[in-house]
Amino acid sequence: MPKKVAYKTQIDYLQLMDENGKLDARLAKDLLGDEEVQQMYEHMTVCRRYDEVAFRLQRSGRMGTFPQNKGQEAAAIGSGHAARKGVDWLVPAYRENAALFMHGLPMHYVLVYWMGDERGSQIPDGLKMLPLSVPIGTHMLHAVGIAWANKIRGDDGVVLTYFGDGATSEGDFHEAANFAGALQVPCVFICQNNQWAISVPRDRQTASETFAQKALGYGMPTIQVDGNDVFAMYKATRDAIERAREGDGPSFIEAVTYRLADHTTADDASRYRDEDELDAWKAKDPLIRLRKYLEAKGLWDEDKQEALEARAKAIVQEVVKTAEEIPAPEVDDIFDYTFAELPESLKAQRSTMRTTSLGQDPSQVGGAAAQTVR
Ligand SMILES: Cc1ncc(C[n+]2csc(CCOP(=O)(O)OP(=O)(O)O)c2C)c(N)n1
Repeated sequence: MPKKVAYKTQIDYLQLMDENGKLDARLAKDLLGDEEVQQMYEHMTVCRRYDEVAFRLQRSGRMGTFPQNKGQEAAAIGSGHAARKGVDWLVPAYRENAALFMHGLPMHYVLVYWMGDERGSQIPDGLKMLPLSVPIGTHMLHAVGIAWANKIRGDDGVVLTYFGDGATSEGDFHEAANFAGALQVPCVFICQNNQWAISVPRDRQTASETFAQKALGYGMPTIQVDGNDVFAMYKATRDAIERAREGDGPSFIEAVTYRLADHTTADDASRYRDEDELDAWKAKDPLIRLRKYLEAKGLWDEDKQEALEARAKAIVQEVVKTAEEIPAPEVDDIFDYTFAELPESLKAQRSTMRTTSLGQDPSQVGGAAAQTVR
């Protein structure tokens, strides 16, 4: 018997704007208006400022931890811009604040969340998004569940779910992708390949040459996109959303990008990352690239940049003020709203939370402290 080819495919790579800000006019024809692009650049700049300020809040002890989004703004804004506000759902990880803000999440929510107050996860009514998800990969199952519900109900909302390259090593990703493909749900998987999962480089996480090809096993159209190119991210996401809305099922987008900061404020990337690598990616900064494009078109100049930076500073200052003025939650909240009937161990914990500043169980502290508190 002659051998036959059972399956053959290729992974396309999409870039519309090169690293010098030069746009492929043919591919980008009628894609985005000048005003829209300018607005996207402004959003990205405000989010970059937000990121820097959040980092400083953590360093000055005013926030628990923070994962910077720096470097991934084009992936978030380009994809987020393709989704319809109030119709399509965003199901994020934690490195795409820009998309959430663009879809109406008040910016102080994310600060409040990382300050340790769960009310930062209480998404305001009317916004179609889930809160940030720190457990890696679990939220993709929720995204597929929402998409399936939309399909059953005949709701034409599409779900966009974001996750990192490391998340594709989790079982949850594979379960979510399998269900999405089998049930043909309207869900767009957006993998932000920022090259690292904390200190583990992409090559040690997987033998897969691209992350995009992982979707092939689940029967999804898939593409690799320059994640620092806002035009390409917009186009790939718009196409995927259109397909999903037409009833043609899920898609996968691998956004090739880079995390320019540490993994979180608890990390020091200089311990495992090459400076040359970082410098090479700094030169591909999505903000610099888009600014070059706008300048070349005569839409941007130094004065506009200065005015924007002043506005971004004022916006973020106001956001920080709002977040910090929210009164701290009551210690009892965590006990009151978790169990209908509190187990004995938690009753004891509740009382120690009131009597010791660190919330330790005095019986575990031992010695004099235990004597005093008892
Ligand atoms: C289920 C689970 N396992 C482990 C962790 C610890 N952890 C936090 S971030 C991270 C790496 C995530 O990498 P990636 O998915 O590439 O996202 P990135 O942070 O690079 O955006 C890990 C393993 C976690 N948060 N959740």
